[in-house]
Amino acid sequence: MSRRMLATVATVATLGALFAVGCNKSEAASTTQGAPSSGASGASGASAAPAGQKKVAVVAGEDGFAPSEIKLAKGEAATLVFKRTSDKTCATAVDFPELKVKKDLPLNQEVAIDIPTGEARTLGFQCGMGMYKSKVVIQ
Ligand SMILES: [Cu+2]
Repeated sequence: MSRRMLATVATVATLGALFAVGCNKSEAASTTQGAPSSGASGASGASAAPAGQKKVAVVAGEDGFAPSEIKLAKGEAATLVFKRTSDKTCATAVDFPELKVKKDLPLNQEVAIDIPTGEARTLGFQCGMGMYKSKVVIQ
């Protein structure tokens, strides 16, 4: 009896392992197949910014914004593309006090903010409550 149960457990475990491998394989295959279309949709989603404009991705995660300091060349048009990747963060919005720009950051959605780079200066940005302080250095 107990031996049979062990055998059953072993069989289930083996099937589970096989299933898991099958899952991983199909997942990898679908990721490969989906790559061109997801790349295309990403491109169209980012098309809010003019083509050829420098784009810098900024992730709003559990520890705030990353990178927390972004360097931009003076005179080079740039767009910061924010993406919040966690619900466990207070960075559900980004605020540029000097620019008077404040935007909500919906989870996993890219939010583009154009940065004026006409003059060399440092622009601070932070979460909605001013806890995560970061900056853009234009020089
Ligand atoms: Cu905050």
